[in-house]
Amino acid sequence: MSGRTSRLVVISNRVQSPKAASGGNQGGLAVALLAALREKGGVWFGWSGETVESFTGAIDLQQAGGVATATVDLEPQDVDEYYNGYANRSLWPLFHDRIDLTRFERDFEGGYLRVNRRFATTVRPLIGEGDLVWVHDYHLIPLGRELRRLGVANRLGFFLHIPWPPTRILMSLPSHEPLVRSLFDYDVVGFHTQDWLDAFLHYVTRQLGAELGENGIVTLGERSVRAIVAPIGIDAGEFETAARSEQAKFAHDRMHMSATGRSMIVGVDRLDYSKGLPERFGSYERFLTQHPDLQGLVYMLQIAPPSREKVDTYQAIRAELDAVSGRINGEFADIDWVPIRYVNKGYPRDELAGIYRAARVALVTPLRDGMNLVAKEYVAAQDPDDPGVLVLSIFAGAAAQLTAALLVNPYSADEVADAIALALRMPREERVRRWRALLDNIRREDVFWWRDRFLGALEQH
Ligand code: GDG
Repeated sequence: MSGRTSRLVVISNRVQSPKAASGGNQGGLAVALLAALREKGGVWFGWSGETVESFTGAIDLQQAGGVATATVDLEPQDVDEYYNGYANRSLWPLFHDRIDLTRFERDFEGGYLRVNRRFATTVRPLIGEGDLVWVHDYHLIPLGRELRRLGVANRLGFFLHIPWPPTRILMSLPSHEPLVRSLFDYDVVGFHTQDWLDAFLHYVTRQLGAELGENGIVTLGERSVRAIVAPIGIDAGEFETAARSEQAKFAHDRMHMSATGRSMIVGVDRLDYSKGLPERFGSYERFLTQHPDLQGLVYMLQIAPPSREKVDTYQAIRAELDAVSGRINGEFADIDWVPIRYVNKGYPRDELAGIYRAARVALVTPLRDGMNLVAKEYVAAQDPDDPGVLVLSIFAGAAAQLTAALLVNPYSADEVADAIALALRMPREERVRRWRALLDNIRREDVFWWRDRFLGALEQH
C-alpha cells in the first residue's frame, strides 16, 4: 500500500459503517471522518464488535460508499479485560472524576495492553508510507507506542474524546506514568477544551518533568508532541435539514399532540452515570416543588438508551433512575399528567431532531463530559422563529463554546430549578438572541472545522 502520500488511516475502538452513515443514522463524527476518508483515500480500522474463540488477526476488509473499513474480531477475554475492564471500569470513571466507581485490576491492564498490541500488529500492514494515522480515544492510548515499536515512522495523531482528569485524580491509576508517557509517541495530541489540555500539561510538566515550548510543543527526553485544543462540532447543516425532514415533522407533531398544550423539557443521553441523570431528575423535582403554578404546564421527556450493560455500574444507574423517576411520578402525577416520561430506548436521528425541535427547554446537565454533542444538536434543530432554551452544565466541554446557554452547576438542584423556570418564562426576543449566538458558533466550529483543525496540525507537525 505504499507509494501514495497522505492517505488517512483512522483507528478507533469501533468502526462506523458507511452504510449506516448514508442511511442518516450516524453521528457527525462518523460523517466527518468518512468524508475525509473518501477525499484522501485510506481506511478506518477497529474492532468488529464480534468475538472469536482465539484471536487470529484476520481482517475483514469492506468497501462501501467510496470508503474502506477494516475490522478484526477479539477474544471474549479481550472484551472482558480491555473493553468492559480497563476502558470502561478503570479509565472511563477515572477520567470522569469518579474514583469511587473506578476498579483497578492487573488483568484489566494486561488485557488493555494486549489488545493495543494486537491492534498495532493487525493494522500495521494497512499503513503505507506517508499516510497520516489518526487514533481515537481512551481505549487506544498506548497504540502509538506499539506502532512505533513495529517501526511505523508516520505522523501519528491521537484525539481524546473524554475529559483529561486533574493530576491528583489521575495519580490514583496504578500505572499512570507509562500510560501518559506513551502519548509522547504521537506527534499531535488533541483535547476538546483548554481545561482538559491544561490538566494534561499540569501532569506532564509536574509529574514527568516535560518541558513546554512554543505552539503547544511539549518535550520529554527525545520526544516532542504538539498538544492542541480542537473542540468537536456537529454537522450543523445536516442536523438543521434533519429537523425539517418528514420524519422530524411527524415526531414533532406527535409530541405536540401528546403534550396537550404543555411545554416539553427534553433530555437525551446515553444511560451513563457521567450524565448526571439522578441529579437532573432531582432538580426537576425541586422545580415542581418550588413552582406549583408551573406544575401541570410542563412535562419532562428523558430519552436514555442503555449502554455498556455488561458493566455493573451501568446496571446500578439504570435501577436508580427507575426508582427516582417512579418516586417523582408517584408524588406529583395526576390523572391526566405524568411529570416525567422516561424511555430507555433510542430513536432514529431524524425523529430525534423533531423531538428536539418540539422541546421548549433542553436539559444537558452532565457532571463531567468531554464535549456533549446533544447540546449542539438541540440548538441546530430549533425553529428560528420560536427557538427553545438550552440549559447547559458548566462541566460539559461544550460550555466553553456555548456561553449563550443558561449555564448551571448540575450539583445544585436550586440553580437548575431556577434555570428551568427562567427558561420557561423567557421572552421570545431573548430566546432568539441567545439561540442566534449559539447557532453562530455551532455553524462556524462544526465537525468539518474540527477535523481540518486536527489534521492540519498533524500535517504541519
Ligand atoms: C463521547 C464523549 C463527546 C443519543 N441518544 C440517541 C442518539 N444519541 C446520540 C446523540 C449524540 C450522541 O448520541 C451522544 O453524544 P455525546 O457527545 O453526548 O456523547 P458520548 O457518546 O458519551 O461520546 C462526549 C463525544 O464523544 C464526541 O467527542 O462529545 O463528551 O463522552 O450524537 O444524538 N442518537 C439517536 N437516537 C437516540 O436515541 N439516533
